Amino acid sequence: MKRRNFIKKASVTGLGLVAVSSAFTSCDETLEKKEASIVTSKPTTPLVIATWDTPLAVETAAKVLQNGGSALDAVEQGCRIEEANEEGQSVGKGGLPDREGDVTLDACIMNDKGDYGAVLGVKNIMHVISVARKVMEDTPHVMLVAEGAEKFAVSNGFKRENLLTAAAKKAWEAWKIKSEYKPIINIENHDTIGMLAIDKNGNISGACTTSGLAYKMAGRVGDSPIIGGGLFVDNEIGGASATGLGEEVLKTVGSFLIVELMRQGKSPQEACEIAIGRIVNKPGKDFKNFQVGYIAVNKQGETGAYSIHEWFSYNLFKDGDNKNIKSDYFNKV
Ligand code: SD4
Repeated sequence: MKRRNFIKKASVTGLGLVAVSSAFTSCDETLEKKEASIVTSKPTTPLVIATWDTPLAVETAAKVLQNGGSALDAVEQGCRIEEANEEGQSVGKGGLPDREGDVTLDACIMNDKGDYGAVLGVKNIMHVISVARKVMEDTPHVMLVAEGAEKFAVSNGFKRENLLTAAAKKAWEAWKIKSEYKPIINIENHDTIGMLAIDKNGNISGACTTSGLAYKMAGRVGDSPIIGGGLFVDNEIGGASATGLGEEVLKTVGSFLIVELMRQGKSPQEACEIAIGRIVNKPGKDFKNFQVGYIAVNKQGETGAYSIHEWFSYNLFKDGDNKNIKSDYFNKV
């Protein structure tokens, strides 16, 4: 039986979930015994894949690649589009604030050498993806948080500005009336952008940027800026990125898991499905009210995507075409 059909069938009963869980365990054990397969054939390039309905961001990244730019420049430029898009409620300007009304941004970037840079909980700076790149390239560190990150950004010429738009402020004020101090994770609507690109030299880079969960506790950080959580790239194997409830992604180190599964010979699609399985098959896990979605690409330019619930989509630029594609998903009952 094909893995996806097996997952579908097994998911309709509690017993099935146990079966899936043990199947994953034994599958992982077998995989670990396999030798790492490092792919050498050249992918079709340029290629860009990004979470959600992000056509302009992907087109921008693709143009960078078509003009001979690097995958790193492509993912940075692509993510900047969403950071500047005030309509997007979970990234950059226009992002929904924490429960105290502050918009705080998280971002990270990884290049094809395995270098990583991130900023966490940054206020007042729109293009945090570019600050993350500066951390990676111009400091001996990999992460800067809050005021330190903001100071670093300003000292590097980034402009301080108010990120709380009138629409986001209005939504926050409405939420406060009956907040019960619960963060919101709507399974249908997100726009955190995770992006992976392959350039003409076959090199892979990735980036991820978000304002995190709407009305999160002040100081809360999710998966998006954490290496191996919201993003992981290994230029010999491929890359992966996540969106959705960051706590669940972090607990399973989702993006790292996907890249390691691809290293062991799984396709990007299979790897994304196994990573979602790791979340939903935890004993007693109630996944009804939260979403997680993954995208992945391997060194050959094969892509994959999978989510817990319906409504996850991704934009893929491949063979000159930029398409929004609905992801397959786990919860079909
Ligand atoms: C987080 N993963 O902070 C992010 C949220 C997200 O679209 O993806 N929203 O947990």
